[in-house]
Amino acid sequence: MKFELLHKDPASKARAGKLTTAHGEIETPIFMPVGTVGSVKAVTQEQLREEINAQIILGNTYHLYLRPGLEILRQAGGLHGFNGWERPLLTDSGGYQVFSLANNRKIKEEGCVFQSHIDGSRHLFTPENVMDTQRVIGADIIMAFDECPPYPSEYKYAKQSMELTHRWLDRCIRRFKGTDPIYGYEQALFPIVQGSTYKDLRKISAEVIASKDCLGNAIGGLSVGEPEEDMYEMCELVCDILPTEKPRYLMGVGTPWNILENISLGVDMFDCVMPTRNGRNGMLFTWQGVINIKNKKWATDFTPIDANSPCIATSKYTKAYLRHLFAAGEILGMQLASIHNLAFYLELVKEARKRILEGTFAAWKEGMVKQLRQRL
Ligand code: PRF
Repeated sequence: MKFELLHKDPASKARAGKLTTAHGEIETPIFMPVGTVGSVKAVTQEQLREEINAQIILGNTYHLYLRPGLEILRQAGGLHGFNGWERPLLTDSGGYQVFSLANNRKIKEEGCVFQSHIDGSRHLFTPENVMDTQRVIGADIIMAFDECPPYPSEYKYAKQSMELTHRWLDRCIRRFKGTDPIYGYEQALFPIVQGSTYKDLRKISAEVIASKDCLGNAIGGLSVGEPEEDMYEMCELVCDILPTEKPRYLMGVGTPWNILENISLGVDMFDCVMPTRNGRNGMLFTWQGVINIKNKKWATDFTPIDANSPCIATSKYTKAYLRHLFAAGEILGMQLASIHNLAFYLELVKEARKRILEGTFAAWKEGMVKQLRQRL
């Protein structure tokens, strides 16, 4: 995997780059649609490629390990072979999903014991077996096994949790280096900075993660309920320590304005369920602001969401029709809202990248953040 920094914005810390993986190139800053179980909910791969222009999508180790399971994934030739997605893939380690989804989970030095949210069966995730599982899934970028402490966390808990994440990281790296890719192409391991909302912990964690000299680095433990200002403060502090020449991935963030703010602090990669999950609930993100399409006010608005968009879901179907689909509980409403939101997120990072390359990002971002936050 190779990362080229193409341009740094003179008036902020934003960067434009290009990440090259075995399954193709990713132009950064980028947003990565979430495909938890190997499918981006309600969206086909043709739509992801042609309408949305997704360059890389995510899968979750936790879900894929439980279902369809490693035997089927191995026989299929990994997730690429199983779902047929030919572009780059990234898998999260399960560190976050175990803590948010599994039942009766218990964290120990060895790893995390939990019960499946599907059938209650008991499992143990360790740094070692999570590396092995991500070898079998075969994503281009795989994540270290971490603990994401809840917000708020007491200082003592946050510190112990961060130290555990660092010890788990050393075990991840040892296992990762001691094993080969199964399907013949390179995989890159990204470690994850933790430290809750404590500046001194974030600084220590960023220094530890930077010292591991991995091909890219991630920032975890943010956008878990803390005020936006705290997220930005932690993100800036961490970005200033992580190496300039490696890609930086902010996990699970966020709203369109969160993405622009964090790009301006030096983040290159994002993922979030928000465009799809909120889309399925009728929330639409647009250049003008946020729309609740279920609202009565759209009942007779016969204009498309954005007539100028290249996305069919956005430029062809009217707000009144989409509102009707939601009112009637039609599946198509969720599909169109998901496609629209993802296409918008990808347009947003594409425009940000263009502005960075032109040198007009910082001023554009200021105005855009205010506009994107508006409730229409
Ligand atoms: N760790 C991992 N995945 C994550 C997070 C984390 O802290 C977050 C937090 N926003 C989202 N996804 N492994």
